[in-house]
Amino acid sequence: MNRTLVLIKPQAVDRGLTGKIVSRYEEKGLKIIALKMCVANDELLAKHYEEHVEKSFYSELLKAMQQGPVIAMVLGGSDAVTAARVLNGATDPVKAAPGTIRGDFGLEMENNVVHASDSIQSAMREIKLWFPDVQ
Ligand code: FUP
Repeated sequence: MNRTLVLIKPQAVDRGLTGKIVSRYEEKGLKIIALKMCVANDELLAKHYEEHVEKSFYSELLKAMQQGPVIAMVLGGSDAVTAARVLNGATDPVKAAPGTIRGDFGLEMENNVVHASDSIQSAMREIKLWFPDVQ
């Protein structure tokens, strides 16, 4: 069992895809341990995307991540980190395989529908950032 942090990005929330996307994770067998809707501030996103803050695309990414509320979730299950990444599909939604969340619902890199932690270490760090009260 491990845990991962998943975000449903603002454009996907605005498009009314929250229910469908949450279902993908639940149908896979991942359990929702925590869930909230919030607008992420600059500080939280800079910490969350610490490896991207200096990159040229960061301002566009920040804008996309703040265009409305995100749904943030802690999901748990057997190898939850890998399971959520496989369900999400490739980072570029144009190249993501059909059947994955990004492959089925996305078209643009900055609006690639969902985020999931890329390792157990990242998951622990990201869960603390987004859900400081979750043990
Ligand atoms: P992932 O782990 O699949 O979310 O991908 P990355 O950590 O590489 O990227 C983080 C976010 O930056 C993604 F949501 C997409 C965005 N991004 C761009 O907008 N442009 C790029 O060239 C690379 C990533």
